[in-house]
Amino acid sequence: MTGWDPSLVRGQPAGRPGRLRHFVGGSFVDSPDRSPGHFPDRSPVTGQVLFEVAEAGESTVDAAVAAARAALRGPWGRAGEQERAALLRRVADELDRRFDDLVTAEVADTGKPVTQARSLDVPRGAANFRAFADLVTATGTESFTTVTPAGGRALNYAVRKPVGVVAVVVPWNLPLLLLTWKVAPALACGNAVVVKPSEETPASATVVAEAMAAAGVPDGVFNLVHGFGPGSAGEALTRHPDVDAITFTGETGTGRAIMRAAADHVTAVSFELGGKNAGLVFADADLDAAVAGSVRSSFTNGGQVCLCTERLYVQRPVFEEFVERLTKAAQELRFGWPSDPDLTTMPLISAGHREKVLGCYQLARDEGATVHTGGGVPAFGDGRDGGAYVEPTVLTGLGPRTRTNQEEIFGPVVHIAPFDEEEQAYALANDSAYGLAATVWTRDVGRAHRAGRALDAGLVWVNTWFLRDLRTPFGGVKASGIGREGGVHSLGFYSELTNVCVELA
Ligand code: NAD
Ligand code: 6OD
Repeated sequence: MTGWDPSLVRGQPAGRPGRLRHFVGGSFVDSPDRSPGHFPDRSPVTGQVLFEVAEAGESTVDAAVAAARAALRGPWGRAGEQERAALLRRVADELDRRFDDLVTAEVADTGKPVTQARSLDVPRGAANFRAFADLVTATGTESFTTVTPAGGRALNYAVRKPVGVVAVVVPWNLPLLLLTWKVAPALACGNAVVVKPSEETPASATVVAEAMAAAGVPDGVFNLVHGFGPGSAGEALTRHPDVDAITFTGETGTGRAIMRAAADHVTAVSFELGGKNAGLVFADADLDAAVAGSVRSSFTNGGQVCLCTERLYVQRPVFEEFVERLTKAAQELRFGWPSDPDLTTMPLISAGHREKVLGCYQLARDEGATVHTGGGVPAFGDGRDGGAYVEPTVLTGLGPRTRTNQEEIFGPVVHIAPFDEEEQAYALANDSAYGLAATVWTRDVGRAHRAGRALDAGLVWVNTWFLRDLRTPFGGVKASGIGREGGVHSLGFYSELTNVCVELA
């Protein structure tokens, strides 16, 4: 195992890269010889190799799925909700105990500001486990008394059972938050999981595996396999005949591939996919709040949050002032090392993703956009020049049907366009293949509620953004996903209900 050396957060590891291994049946294991081998995990800050990561092929995935199945046949398969909730709370305590290591791992892999990891990403790990521990013990199932044909009575009640082996496939943008968002309810419902983190961000999942072992999670209940998607661990896991359900967060195109794989075994899927989220700023809004909120919603995490706003529509009377103020705010975002306390931006995840985002900046220019700020690559004159930085970018001048306004970029960029009437704003926002989140800035309470109904999105935030209550439904419409997770909706996906009907004497 590697130590979680704090120097990793600068993307400049002190010694040779550490090794990250799979976690199968309660032990850390390397890939067997005939599996693909190892791959490098690079720092987005400097491009240096931080870890050598074992890559799982079919045999490792088989072993992980078999370990999960075996765990379900053991005492874990018979554990009641109280017992499972107690275990989830021990995991949460263990994640709290490993707080600093999780910050190191998450920042090393993503290059995000330490302040953000400490305030958002890492606290959500333990919070996810506590929320679903509470929920699973507080949520009953339905029960009906039915009149029989003979005029007697029958009692119907539903029994909640685990689905079985759940494959958890997650992306790189909020690695710990998203992994625990799925693993916590899956375990709360009594399943066993095989987790496949992104090849870009294997580190915090490794700390989670260590925490699971320390908390006393039975062997095989939590398994971790590393690797890529197609032709690697991701595909082997999602095609596996003994996986009962797949929960996936990532790109819409990957969702399509996984859905095809799942079709062979009629495996249940829950999908949280891409977005091209709109923000609407009405002239009656508190403009200070709208500007500050839009800076957060467009540039947090380098714009690499599925909920980020990439399209802003601003009512004409305040359009020019808004563009000017947002541009100035984008110019004030600070590049620094992840450990700088007042850091406000971060690199993209990889050189490959930077190429994609720079390609989108060029496409916007080719489509005729005005670039108010950004559009390029910052120069540092130090190790960060090997990293994956791009400038936060503000664009105007493009129509709603341009590729820039239709395709997800997943970087620190926003296009701003004017609108006149409320209905027009909703039509512009809804003119998208996606429907994950929308943000509305207005002082009109009636409009706030109208917007919630008018916008084709799974999540509508009014005068705020990314404010979460883990009991609420989370997910997207159209190409942004299938199903909802969060609160009882997670319990719905991660469990099966058997209805029992007993005729009463
Ligand atoms: P991605 O789809 O490329 O990868 C996600 C995961 O899927 C990774 O672990 C990857 O290895 C795996 N994978 C890739 N191809 C696969 C295949 N054919 N079979 C099985 N597994 C496969 O996504 P990404 O680039 O890691 O993340 C960014 C994307 O995720 C963006 O589109 C973003 O909008 C989306 N996202 C959505 C949400 C949401 O809640 N809706 C949250 C976060 C990110
Ligand atoms: O907050 C959450 O529960 C969640 N699933 C956030 C997803 C963010 C996307 O990048």
